[in-house]
Amino acid sequence: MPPPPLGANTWIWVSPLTDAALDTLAPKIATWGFDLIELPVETPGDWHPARTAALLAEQGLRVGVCAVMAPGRDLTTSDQAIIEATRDYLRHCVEVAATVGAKVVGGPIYAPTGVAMVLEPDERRVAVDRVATGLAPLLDEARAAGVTLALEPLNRYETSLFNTVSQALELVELLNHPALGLLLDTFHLNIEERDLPTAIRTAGHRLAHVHACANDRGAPGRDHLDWPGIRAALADIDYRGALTIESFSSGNRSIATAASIWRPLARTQDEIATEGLQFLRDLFTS
Ligand code: LER
Ligand code: MN
Repeated sequence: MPPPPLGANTWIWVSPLTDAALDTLAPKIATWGFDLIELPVETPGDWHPARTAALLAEQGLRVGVCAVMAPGRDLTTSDQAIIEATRDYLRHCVEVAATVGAKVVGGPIYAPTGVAMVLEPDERRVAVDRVATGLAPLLDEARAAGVTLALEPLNRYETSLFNTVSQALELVELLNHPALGLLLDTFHLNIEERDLPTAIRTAGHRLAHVHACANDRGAPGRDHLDWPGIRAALADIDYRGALTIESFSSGNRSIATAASIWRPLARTQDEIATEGLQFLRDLFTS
């Protein structure tokens, strides 16, 4: 496995992302030696894709896009207007990705983040089928744009629909489309999977993107995760995607609340990026 591209998600510093924030963050992230920057689309129009494409080309940065499942974005509902609005949002993310040159749009592209409740098995079946029906028409469009949608299972406190790799894989295999894969986030895997390397091997060729975070959401490496085991599993499945450090600032009230970040996870947010990058570089080149 060649060393993977390593990225930083702008949520480490800001929410929502703006053009002004990108003007500062993109050069910083490039200078530190990251290969890639990951850009959340919270509200369409927060930042401008064509302008950003020019900025990132100048900085020599590759790019990933995150779909953000805010309240009202939901494919599990029976409300057709909400399904259509969610599809329109996901289409917009694919267009943004095509404009900035991203190959992957990742995120929990099925239900609003933070909505967790009891689901009886038959209710879950209905919800999963609705997600399949909701996503299906988008996949040929994504493929035509050269973009893969990467569905991210989340921990049990953030969703009740897809917590494990096996659950998410069920949907991905049901749709069995080259433009649909998985995004695995080590923070969520650590809560839900009995063995992280096994979970990664289970995802296999469906794995399209990875969020690399410490078990406490801080810099990868300063934690108890089995990083050599994670690296070995990625090598075994011949993973060719990127790893992006995703963390959140406790100083930004709305994103801190959404991600349950109640304390700083490092002395500075920059340190999460720089120490995480150093650790991941060493991990994949040693
Ligand atoms: C949130 O916990 C997360 O991992 C994000 O990538 C999804 O919004
Ligand atoms: Mn994530």
